[in-house]
This record gives sequence, C-alpha cells and structure tokens, in this order.
Amino acid sequence: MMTKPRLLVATTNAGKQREYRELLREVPAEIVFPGDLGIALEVEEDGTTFRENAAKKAAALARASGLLSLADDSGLEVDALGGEPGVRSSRYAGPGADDPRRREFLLEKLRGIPAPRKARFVCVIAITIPGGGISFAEGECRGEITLTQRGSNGFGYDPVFQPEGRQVTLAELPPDEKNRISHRARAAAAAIPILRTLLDSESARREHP
Ligand code: ITT
Repeated sequence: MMTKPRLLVATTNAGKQREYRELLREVPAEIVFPGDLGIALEVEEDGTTFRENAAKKAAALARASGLLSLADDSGLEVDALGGEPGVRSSRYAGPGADDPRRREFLLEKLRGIPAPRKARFVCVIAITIPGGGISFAEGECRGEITLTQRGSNGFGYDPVFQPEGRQVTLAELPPDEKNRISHRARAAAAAIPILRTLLDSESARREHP
C-alpha cells in the first residue's frame, strides 16, 4: 500500500497549527509540524512583506526536511496606524511579549481614536517543494478593532477584532466559524488546488520514477 505523502506546515504557533489541521483536512497528505520532525523553525522574519517572510520560512523548512512545505506569514493591518503592526504583528510589543501584552499594546496605541477603527487580517501562504519553485495563496478578513477584549477562542489579536457584518469578535466565534471567514481560511482555500497539483505530480513521480 502506498503511504500518504507528508506535508510540512512550517509554523510553531499553536493557534495556527490547530487551524491548519482543520483547514487542510481534505488535502491527501499527512500534516506534520516542525516539532514532529525535530526541526527548529529559526528563520529571521526580516522581510518587508508577508510574501517575503512566508517564502523564506517555506524554503528554509523544505530544505531542512526534504518535504513539500507550506508556511504562512500573517498579521493585522490597522488603517489608523498606517497599516501597523503588519509584518511586525508577532513582535509588536517587543521580544518576549505574549498575546495579552500585544493586545494591550495595540489598544494603548488606539486610545482616543474613534470607531470604526478599521483593520484587516492578512494571510500569505507560501508553498514549495525542495528544489522546486514557490507558489503563493493569499486571503484577507476585513473588520474593526474593539477597545474591549471579548472571547476566549482563537489566538493573537482575535479578542479585539470584530469581522465586518458581525457583532462578535473572532475570539467569540466557534472555531469552525472562524475557519469559514478568516484570512487564513481564504488563503488555505486558494492553496488547496496548488497542493493537490503538487501532490499529484509527486505521487506520479514516486510511481514512475
Ligand atoms: P510562525 O512564524 O511559527 O508561523 P508566528 O506567530 O511568529 O508563528 P507570524 O510571524 O506570521 O507567525 O506572526 C503572525 C502574528 O499575527 C501572530 O503571532 C498573531 O499575533 C497575529 N495573527 C496572525 N493571524 C492571526 C489570527 O488568525 N488571529 C489572531 N492573530 C493573528
């Protein structure tokens, strides 16, 4: 019997890992994370765009693992802050800060700014196979920042982000509902056909080397 090919999802963020397990459920591959392979994800995210950082993470991990690899670089862009924190979303409140501290830091910056504090979440997925080219899939989720934190689902800035047309934050939505409307869900939906094509050619190569 042919074993399922493996797909390395190159993230150490537990929230992202949880979401990708669901979002990539229909992909005919065994999902593995860097920790499962004993590989560290030590990539300096010094690019100026989500695309650059996602490509850097995917390429480094494909090289280290020899596997088809997917990485996402994602973040929050707030209009009133000129698009900040953007690519700096995970480092916004300085090194070592946790999610609650990052949210506090964001809310401090927004104090005095009247509603609606328009924002969007962006997710750029990069996919690559060792020695191969790189493909991208992108998604966004528009909404606004709330000055009170609500909800305990999700991760990161979810408790202060209210998606357009909803009266609840992403952290108040059940996970399967976030997974229908989020930036990551949209990027993953665009990534799935790319993954299928790469997995098909990979299995053809394994059957007829
Ligand atoms: P990896 O590099 O290991 O994937 P990371 O957390 O460092 O993990 P990023 O560099 O892409 O990932 O940073 C994205 C940050 O943006 C993340 O830490 C959150 O603070 C925020 N973020 C991204 N997607 C989010 C989501 O769906 N909900 C809430 N916050 C999110």
